Amino acid sequence: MPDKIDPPHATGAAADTVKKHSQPHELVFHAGWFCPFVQRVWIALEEKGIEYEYREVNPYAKEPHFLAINPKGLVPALEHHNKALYESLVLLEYLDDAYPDDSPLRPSDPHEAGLVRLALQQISNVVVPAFYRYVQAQEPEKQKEGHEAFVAALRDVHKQWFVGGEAQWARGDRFGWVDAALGPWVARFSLLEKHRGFKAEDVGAEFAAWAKRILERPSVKSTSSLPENYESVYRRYFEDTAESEVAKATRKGEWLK
Ligand SMILES: N[C@@H](CCC(=O)N[C@@H](CS)C(=O)NCC(=O)O)C(=O)O
Repeated sequence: MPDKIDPPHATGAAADTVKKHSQPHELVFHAGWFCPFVQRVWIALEEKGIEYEYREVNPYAKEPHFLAINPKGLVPALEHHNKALYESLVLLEYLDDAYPDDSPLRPSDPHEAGLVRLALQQISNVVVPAFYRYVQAQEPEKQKEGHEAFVAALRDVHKQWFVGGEAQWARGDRFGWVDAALGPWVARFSLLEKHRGFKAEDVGAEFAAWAKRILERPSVKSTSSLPENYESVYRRYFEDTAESEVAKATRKGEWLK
């Protein structure tokens, strides 16, 4: 049976943001309030301050009109001037290409932009799969392994790709793609803390300070629903009963391409 999304719409600060973006617009954001991949793009839209129309989709329903927009049937997706695109990292690129004058999140220096893309690949290929393996692990031994692998994945990203020192954000003093791409998982750390005993400090003090800044960033706050509502959606992951494509792939020891 497909997963039920309860509640079916955003709550808290995210609900206010949805309300502000309820008018029809040429840029349509097909979203699911609970989804971290969606939140990446939502953070970028809010950081850039561009106008858009928010449309809540239940991606588990796989309705024909949504499959015509994204044949994979996953949120997020964008329709701009009636042309559709999907995949969260492609959408981050698209927003900076389509709206270059509105606070770009991509660095202007080509080499720096290349480094950021490498960081995003590592986040997608290592950190995000490690998150789901950790969350879905049931036996204490597997949860311990999951904890170690997730902490190691974050430590590697931090060591390799964060400039560190006095910098506020991953790549320096400007909030950018690395912050937007990893931020939604930081916004779910409190669930990990409650259910699995994870703490950002396990990764390191500097990383924990960055994670705290992420939680205070207006674009993150304004795209976050109430904690109890994430709890109701993520319970299925913590009990390993979720039927999403990501959860099914994780259960099979695979990762979603
Ligand atoms: N690689 C995709 C992943 C998107 C994704 O998995 N979205 C989930 C919600 S968080 C979804 O639409 N799931 C529907 C399903 O699993 O059937 C991206 O980065 O956009």
